[in-house]
Amino acid sequence: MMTKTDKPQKVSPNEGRSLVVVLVALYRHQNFPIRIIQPLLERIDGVAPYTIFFKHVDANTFDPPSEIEKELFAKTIADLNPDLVGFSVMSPHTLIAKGLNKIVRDNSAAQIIWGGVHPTINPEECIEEADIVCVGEGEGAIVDLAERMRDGTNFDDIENLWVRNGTSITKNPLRELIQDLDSLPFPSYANDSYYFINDDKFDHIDHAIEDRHLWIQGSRGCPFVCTYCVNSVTQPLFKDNGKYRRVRSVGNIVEEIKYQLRVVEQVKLPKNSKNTVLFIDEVFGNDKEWLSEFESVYPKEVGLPYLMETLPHPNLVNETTLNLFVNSGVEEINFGIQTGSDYIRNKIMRRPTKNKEIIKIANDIAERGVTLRYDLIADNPYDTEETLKETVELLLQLPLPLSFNLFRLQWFPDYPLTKLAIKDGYITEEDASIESLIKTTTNDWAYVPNLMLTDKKIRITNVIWLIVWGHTKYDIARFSVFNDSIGSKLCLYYLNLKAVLYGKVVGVGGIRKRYRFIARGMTAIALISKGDFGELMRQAAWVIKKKIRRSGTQYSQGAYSGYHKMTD
Ligand code: B12
Ligand SMILES: C[S@@+](CC[C@H](N)C(=O)[O-])C[C@H]1O[C@@H](n2cnc3c(N)ncnc32)[C@H](O)[C@@H]1O
Ligand code: SF4
Repeated sequence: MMTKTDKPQKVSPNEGRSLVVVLVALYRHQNFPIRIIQPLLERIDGVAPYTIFFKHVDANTFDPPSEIEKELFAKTIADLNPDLVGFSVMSPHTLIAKGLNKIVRDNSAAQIIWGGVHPTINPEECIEEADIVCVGEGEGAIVDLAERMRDGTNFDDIENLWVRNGTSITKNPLRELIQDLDSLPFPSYANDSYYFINDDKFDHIDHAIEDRHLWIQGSRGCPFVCTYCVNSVTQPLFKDNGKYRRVRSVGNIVEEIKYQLRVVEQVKLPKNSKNTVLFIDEVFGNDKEWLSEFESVYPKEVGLPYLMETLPHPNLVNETTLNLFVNSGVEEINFGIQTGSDYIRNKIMRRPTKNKEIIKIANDIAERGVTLRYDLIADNPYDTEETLKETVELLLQLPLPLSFNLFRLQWFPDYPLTKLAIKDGYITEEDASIESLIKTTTNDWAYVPNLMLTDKKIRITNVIWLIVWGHTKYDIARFSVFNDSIGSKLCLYYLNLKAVLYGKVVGVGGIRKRYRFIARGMTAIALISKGDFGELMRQAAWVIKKKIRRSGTQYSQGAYSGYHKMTD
């Protein structure tokens, strides 16, 4: 397991495995669908699946494929000589997938299938590039496809697949959503058939298993339909295909956690290298019966603290559920506030939560000593000066410490909010194009202050940025935003200069984040001048350890989030 070689092994047909499938995950090692499809295909006789994880970036960075990485990809494809190549594609990665598609065509005779969120929403566009497009869940469809290809039989009538034959396209109906999620294999880690291409290098080492979080997806489908989120498209799309929100059994989740811990042992990572479970369910534990069972089983069987997401709604977070969360070991709860305007949240975003409920729920959670991380969305054209002031007002009422993800609104193609904003003239089709999306979902995913002294909406948003990053005292923020005197106006300008300066230095993409050695050098000089060599050694050891472990997750502090303990 995990041998390091500089080139993939060629698969020879006489190994008795006739159909070679290569799956491609883009830009993130933690890819759930691919890690589930790989072991599913491994179960089929006569099918040899491999996965190429092509590049890995943390949120808010973009790193286009280099010539060397493209060459490594081409060589891997040529060596594996696949019959079928499956790309998993999110909208921002469409152009990259198109580039790699061409490399596959130039280096093999493989059929190409695209699956994932983007092909599910935009099959028409994707079938121009791929030979086959998977709309919706891929497990059943790709198993059927691989079996038929292996047997050399016709595959153009498989449910969930669009199949192109020259200029004609067969659009098959959707199949039932997988109701029993326990029937799926666990996402596979440190698999011998995984290849990683990143930073101009090729290797077999699965860095996802080194992450300190143990990532678990306990459910599929969210019961809500916020207009900026994919569920507002997929929930109606699958309305006739069975229950949309499905949850795995507690026992099955516990088994997966134990499996991941066994992999940690097998690859000889320190036993405690995974010290938290990260549930990426969109609304964790929304069923009270399930949550009660979880509370009675998880602490005994696993006992690791866990992080999870929910919605600040009284049906989901109340006295009963909070006790169950706390007793089962919750360490951090993440939920979206998105805006301080009930109008925008309820009417424009179609999110059923209110400021009053958010404040109460936040206090109830904080009283129990659980960390809270909020999501907020900036750059929303529906915001006015008034609604932004409402956001400031809401933030100032939340219990400390504050911990935030401050996103910029992303215009995903065909989401209801995108369509509405185009109709209302706030954005153009161009703003919602894939070309714009790649830029906004990478470098501009997090809000970074910029200086636009003539636009008061931006000035207030910059104050919001200062509040969530803990760079302003509350009374100064309050004075600059809510007071109408000349002094308060000057104060607002001052805060804006401060926000821009801090943004460029300490914020996302700021000098301190980009060139960490500068900050580290300054700390080292300060410690040496104080004569604190003990601390210097401790910090140096920490930096070296971190470099070696190279963990970093989207959820770890710092990628696009602010955290502070400042008191008013
Ligand atoms: C968990 C999650 C993450 C995790 C794990 C991501 C992963 N790749 O597994 C993390 C935190 C890493 C993440 C990161 C990002 N995410 Co995310 N994420 C989600 C979330 C909440 C669930 C996704 C999920 O695992 N679903 C369950 C799996 C099993 O379903 P699935 O991914 O749709 O895959 C099924 C089918 O699509 C199909 N399929 C998928 N791939 C393939 C391939 C083949 C060959 C076939 C046949 C079928 C197939 O079969 C799968 C199984 O049935 C969704 C919201 C959602 N409801 O989808 C957002 C979502 C997918 N994320 C989104 C975004 C934008 C991102 C980021 C770009 C954010 C950023 N700026 O960094 C990154 C990109 C990371 C990357 N390169 O993969 C958007 C994508 C929007 C879009 N239109 O493309 C979503 C939809 C949220 C939203 N705002 O609408 N994300
Ligand atoms: C999975 S959700 C968070 C948890 C929970 N489901 C909720 O809605 O409160 C992830 C977060 O990503 C952000 N997000 C989702 N779609 C976005 C978009 N189109 N533009 C900007 N941010 C977005 C939102 O802030 C959202 O809260
Ligand atoms: S609650 Fe969260 S995951 Fe569900 S639709 Fe709204 S933003 Fe998306």
